[in-house]
Amino acid sequence: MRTQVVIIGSGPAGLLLGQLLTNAGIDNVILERSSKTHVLSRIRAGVLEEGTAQMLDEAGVGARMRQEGLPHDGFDLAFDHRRHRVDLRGLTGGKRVLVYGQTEVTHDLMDGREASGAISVYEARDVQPHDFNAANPSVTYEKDGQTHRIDCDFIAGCDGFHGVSRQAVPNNAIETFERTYPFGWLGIIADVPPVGSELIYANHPRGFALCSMRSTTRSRYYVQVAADENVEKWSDERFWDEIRLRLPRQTAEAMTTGPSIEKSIAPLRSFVAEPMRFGRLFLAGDAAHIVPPTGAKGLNLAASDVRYLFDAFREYYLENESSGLDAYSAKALARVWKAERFSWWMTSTMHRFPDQGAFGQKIQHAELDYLFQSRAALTMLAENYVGLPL
Ligand code: RFL
Ligand code: PHB
Repeated sequence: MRTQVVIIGSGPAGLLLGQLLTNAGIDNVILERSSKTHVLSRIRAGVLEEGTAQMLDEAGVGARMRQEGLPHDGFDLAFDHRRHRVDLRGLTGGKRVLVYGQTEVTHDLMDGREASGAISVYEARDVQPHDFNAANPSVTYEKDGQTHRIDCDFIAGCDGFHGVSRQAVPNNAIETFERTYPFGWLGIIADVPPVGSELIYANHPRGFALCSMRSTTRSRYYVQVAADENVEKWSDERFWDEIRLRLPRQTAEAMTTGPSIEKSIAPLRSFVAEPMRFGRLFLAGDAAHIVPPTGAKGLNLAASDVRYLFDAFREYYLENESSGLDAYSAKALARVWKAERFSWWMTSTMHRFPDQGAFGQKIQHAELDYLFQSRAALTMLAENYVGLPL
């Protein structure tokens, strides 16, 4: 079999790239290790930058998002027993974000792909990229006991942090930068109305907490826990008690609790691999970089990589111009590092660190206090949160 671009991974990065390529008449095949049901069962991001939403529109899959997504003009930071509003719209000249779950984004993209007739192979085992430093790369995989091979012009590695694409690159061709944080996020979903109409990020002596949502009837809540915490130890009751302790009293009292329908712990990590191109293999999304979820940047960075990569493929195939492919890695990394910085800053400002001590807590407090006294400082936060220009 032959195609123009083999995409490894059917997460948001792979699906969005595939949809844009198909719409532009560029042939592509997606190879995904898991089943469709498994991909759709993963609960992750919830906040879309406008640039990400516009790409979903451009891909032709934005209708439900525009109808059901919740536009948010701001969010709150809670500390010192009080909530302080970050007026995203006022601070950024009219920009806002859209609250719409990654599961729904993935659903819409999968529906779009099915309607387009483009090929996705689910449960493709042992996917392996080959010869990406030569003119004729290929990808092999196993399915139903048989080995298959697809010859292609390019390979897009959109297979997430644990994928095979980055691992296929020789160690001496890649440099990685990493920080792991000494805590994780315990998250739940419950079919109860969210405690506020906007998100609340809380800095509290007991640890960070986040009140988010998926709709006006479904809440998504998180609390900071130790990195080695066991989710089995967290009954719903314990979770609700803990999150209420970390919120200002009035907010805690207004919170509606109920049975969780999902509960899991995610580790927090910052990670970047450089470069993002190796001959005819291009990395995009979590395959190349991870941010801690505090700034809500992971899915949005995957989308901005796809913006640059798709534009480069389109120029190559439709305008016979390869400079976009040459510029991809540097262009994507420039944006990635700014989102890394912002996510690291927001994580550092909002969490309790085991070694932070009284001095560290005072500095954190001064930083938060300063934010709300300085329009310049708050604008830094707001313009990063809504998404830096593409
Ligand atoms: P994904 O979504 O991990 O998809 C990769 C796909 O590749 C498949 N795969 C393979 N396929 C074939 N062969 C192999 N060898 C393969 N290995 C892996 C996988 O099965 C999978 O289907 O990466 P992608 O597409 O780059 O998308 C990235 C986003 O998923 C991620 O950055 C976000 O979820 C991060 N994130 C958030 N991002 C935001 O922008 N806003 C948020 O509010 C936000 N909140 C979050 C988050 C991530 C979280 N967790 C659990 C890590 C909240 C949480 C709790
Ligand atoms: C979420 O709703 O899952 C969410 C929202 C904001 C974040 C991270 C996660 O910063």
